[in-house]
Amino acid sequence: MLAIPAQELTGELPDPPEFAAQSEPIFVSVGDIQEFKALPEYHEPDWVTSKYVDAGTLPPVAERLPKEPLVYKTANMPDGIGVYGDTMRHVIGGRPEGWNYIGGQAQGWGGIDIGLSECLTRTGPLFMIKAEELEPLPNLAKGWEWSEDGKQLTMHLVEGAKWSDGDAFDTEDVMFYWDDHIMDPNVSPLNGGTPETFGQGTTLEAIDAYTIKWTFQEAFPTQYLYAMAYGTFCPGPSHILKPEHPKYSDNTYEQYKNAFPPEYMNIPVMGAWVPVEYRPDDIIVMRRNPYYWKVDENGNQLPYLNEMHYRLSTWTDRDVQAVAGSGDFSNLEQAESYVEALRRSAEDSAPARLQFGARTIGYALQMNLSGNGWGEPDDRAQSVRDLNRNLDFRKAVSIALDRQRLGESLVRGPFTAIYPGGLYAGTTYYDKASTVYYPFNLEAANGLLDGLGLADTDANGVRNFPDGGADVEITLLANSDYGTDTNLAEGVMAQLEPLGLRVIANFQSGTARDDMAAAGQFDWQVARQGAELVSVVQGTAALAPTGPRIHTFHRANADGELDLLPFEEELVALVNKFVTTSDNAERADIMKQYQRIFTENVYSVGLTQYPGALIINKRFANIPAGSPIMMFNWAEDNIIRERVFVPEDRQGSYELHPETLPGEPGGAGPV
Ligand code: BQZ
Repeated sequence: MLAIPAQELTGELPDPPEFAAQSEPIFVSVGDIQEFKALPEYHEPDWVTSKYVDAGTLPPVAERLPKEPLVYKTANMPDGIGVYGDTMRHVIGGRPEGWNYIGGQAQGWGGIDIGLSECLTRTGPLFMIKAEELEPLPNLAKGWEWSEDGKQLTMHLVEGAKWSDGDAFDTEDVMFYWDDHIMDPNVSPLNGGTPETFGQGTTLEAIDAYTIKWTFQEAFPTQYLYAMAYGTFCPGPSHILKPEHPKYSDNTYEQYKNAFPPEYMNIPVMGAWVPVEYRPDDIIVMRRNPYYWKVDENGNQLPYLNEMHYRLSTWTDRDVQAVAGSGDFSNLEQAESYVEALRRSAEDSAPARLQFGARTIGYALQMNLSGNGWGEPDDRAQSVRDLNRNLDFRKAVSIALDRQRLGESLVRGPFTAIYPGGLYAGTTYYDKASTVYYPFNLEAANGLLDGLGLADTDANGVRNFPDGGADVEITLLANSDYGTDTNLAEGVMAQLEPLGLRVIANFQSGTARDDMAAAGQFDWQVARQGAELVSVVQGTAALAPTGPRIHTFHRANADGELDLLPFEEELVALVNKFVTTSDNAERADIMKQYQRIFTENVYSVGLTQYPGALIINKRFANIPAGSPIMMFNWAEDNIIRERVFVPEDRQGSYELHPETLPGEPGGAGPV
């Protein structure tokens, strides 16, 4: 038996290749972007006044706006005050299940849910905030104050803000989300909000119609302000949803989740645009929200763009159409498309511009670490779980993978970097000295599996479980909506053959993949990781299994039991400590320990890391410099779409329903 001392397996981690194409943000303070205040006068598109207000079917704009709307400051708008008109034509690869976001339905991604759902705070635009002033932006919660001991946080909602059908937004909506979704174990809101997202034992109460009060176990857990942003604290319209919730009706939870199918038009939202038309597998059209509660400094009610399109296609087609100019926006995130996209957008006649950000797209091979039944594994799968929970096994898989080749199989050039797992090189809390790297070493990998007694007893090239057991067969879940996900999965399968592991593809489309992953129905998965490993401060609680239903590859079984490995206990303790520490030096040190334990224990097997690029049609103005496609959130949030506009002389005639507004909730189309 070949026992290889651990330190002999480690090596020097190569630095990522130089990548100069990055555009830099202009760093500012929160107060430079926005404020809440009443303005002397307000305006709207002329046709809204003439066709609706003058006709008496809509109150005057000043009455539709809150007492103190959110005001975007002109000085922070790259092209200044905008003009009304035009459309942003998104192309997306997802498909809407329905409009019940807080009930757990997906809307198709690609900026749909980000645009419909407004949240207590906002973090997408934080990429442009000075590091020393980093704190979530006020949003539906326009201000807050901590109690002296830091255990209570009182938040003030935007008084007089309304849903897009004119119904008042208030603490009833906030408490409906908290009491009947977060605190109801039968509901899994989209984007995974759970009680632990806001801290063990945290409570929330309404003081009055516009004031809520949080009570935490820890003092000054400022971290949770990030969890109050997209995707985990974005209230839904209680006046529409509550009557369908099982607590207030005879509906089952499944019936409640599916009570608002995609065909249901004009669902009330707090976002800038409302769905008014849906053609399956074709398009979702949205029209401006007449009650939107944000304005520019001249009092013009936002948004500037009258219409939003989401063409239902593929993620790859999103890149193609954005580069070609038949679409307007894309997060270039599939490395296979980079060379062509760069070539096309370099032409003078190119309709779109392309701006690369930092290396914040990262993929990992994640092994299901639950040994006590999450996902109801059969005997074969249980045996794989037991292997996954063995460090030598994870190490063997990690050093059998040639990450250089994996990266190059996606795209050649200075894009992909060797990524061992954990926090990303080039991000705020990353520390190279704390990153343990096990370089490619197939011979040592085989040695480790020999050491585990996984011999190929039936000489068919596949190792067997000990004592003449079956072949070691492992299923690999991946998202078939992305070429990158399946290409990496195929790379993993091919590179593990010489290790004598039979890895079997289980490629599933978007929502099916997401549901399987959330239910633990996988041995291994290839996953594009979220914001938590980029910014750390966004989605912090998900950096370790800090709760039974919060981590992507280790959740509790049906009895709520979480069988953490010893190093996971350490990671959980570090993450919980990070949440309650506001000292930057201490935070940096905590994350160094986190990175060391993570990479030393091969918590997940890093595959590759590369920069993404925002592709945006050149006719759009007010696109912030240096907008990354992914940092605290996706670019659909980062670029602040409600203040994006198209100068009059460049406007296209793409509106499908010009001069119309959303109709009644559930009613047919725009009016
Ligand atoms: C961006 C994003 C906006 C979800 C989704 C999709 C889901 C996952 C992930 C990305 C898409 C785009 O990502 O790829 O560029 O537009 O929508 O929400 O992959 O299947 O569940 O986490 O964000």
